[in-house]
Amino acid sequence: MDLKKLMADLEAKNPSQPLYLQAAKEVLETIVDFVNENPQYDKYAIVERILEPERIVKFKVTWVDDKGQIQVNRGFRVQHNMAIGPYKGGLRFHKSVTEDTMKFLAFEQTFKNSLTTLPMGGGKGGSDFDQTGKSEGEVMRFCQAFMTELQKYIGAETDVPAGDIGVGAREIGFMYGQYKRIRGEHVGVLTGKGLEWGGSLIRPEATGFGAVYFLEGMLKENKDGIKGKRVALSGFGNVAWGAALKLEELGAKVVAISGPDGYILDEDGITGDKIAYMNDLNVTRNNVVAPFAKKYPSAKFFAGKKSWEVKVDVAIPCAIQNELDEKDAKTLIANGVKYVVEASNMGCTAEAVTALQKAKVGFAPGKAANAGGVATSGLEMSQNSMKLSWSAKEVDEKLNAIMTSIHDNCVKHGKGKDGYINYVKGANIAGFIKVADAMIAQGIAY
Ligand code: 2IT
Repeated sequence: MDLKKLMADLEAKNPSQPLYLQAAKEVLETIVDFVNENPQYDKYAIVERILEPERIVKFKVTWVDDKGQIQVNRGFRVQHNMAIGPYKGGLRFHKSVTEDTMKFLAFEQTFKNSLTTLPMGGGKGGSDFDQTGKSEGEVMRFCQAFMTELQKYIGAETDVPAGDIGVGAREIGFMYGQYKRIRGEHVGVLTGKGLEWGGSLIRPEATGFGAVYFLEGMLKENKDGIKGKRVALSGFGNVAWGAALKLEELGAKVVAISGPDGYILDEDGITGDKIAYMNDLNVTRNNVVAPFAKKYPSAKFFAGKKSWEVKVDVAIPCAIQNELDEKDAKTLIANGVKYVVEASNMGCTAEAVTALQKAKVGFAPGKAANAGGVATSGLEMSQNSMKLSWSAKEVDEKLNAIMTSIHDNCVKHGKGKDGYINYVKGANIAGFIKVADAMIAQGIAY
């Protein structure tokens, strides 16, 4: 494969999609040698084919707000790759959502889902709907209008959406209800469902738990341990919440966490009821974390700053793409950070990743480290198919085994001669192989 030509073609074809180009470039740069050593991939033009989503659905979402005014939003579903299973991936409701965001996330999801060991293809969807300040009735009417259109394109065996930023149990409930109303069937078409109606135990915690299990794998590789490690988080959503719970359980100390308006520093550690309060704050709906410092005297609030300026051993971005930039990376490195684990999708800029790798910091990309969320969605699909529910222990053990397998697969394909593990390269090659081999086996279909 000719990396320069592929990138030039991609830039010409997608001139206004910087996020998609960033995600694609990272993959191409890390798989180029592997692809060139294995000529079957070029013979079947696998790289060119994997770069093009199988389908992009764009639609209008019209709904009526509490004042009786008509609102118009955009809806998307990118069905990126179905080679190894039905399209699978979350729905993001956030004001920043564009076709570019959806394309980069769906592309990443294909590799991530391949890594989970479960049979799931890659997809992503969402809307530029901003739920800040919206009433419950408005959110419900939006979700119903969104699903009225989306239901034409999804199904339990074809495309199974889930949550992401701005889409939690409440929104999944509203959308599931609307799907059921229109189609008249109670099937596993969404994951992240409530426990009473087909959901899985541990799904809310899974992305955070999985990221910490991945971190444990990295530590073990370095003959290091998690006990006593100082950790900075970002995000205040269910990913950061799950990570904080597991970090406390395993004896690490979360000292800082940032949100949209600034960060909280708490040298006593963010533990126990403070973690529960993270959920009560409902930052996705309200956009503020400052009240945390009012409630807990040990916590200080730093307006407009990010938690990456705190001296920590481990940083886990859990918010949104490109939330940790080169400057943040250099500050973390100067403060002696040992591990940066992306729980958000593409949480670090390309320049930040380069700086961290150059400094030999252990760096785990989101498509490997945050795969626990979608992996547990896959386990929810299995339970729906069997019409049985597993215990929390059973799901958690399966999640842990999957994260260990992802970690080991990254090491297998990413360990360099000097012993430094390039987890980005490892994840991209390991994720690529399964999808590419399935595409070859299935003939020239997509
Ligand atoms: O980014 C992600 O992997 C998710 N938002 C979870 C997707 C899923 O289908 O559970």
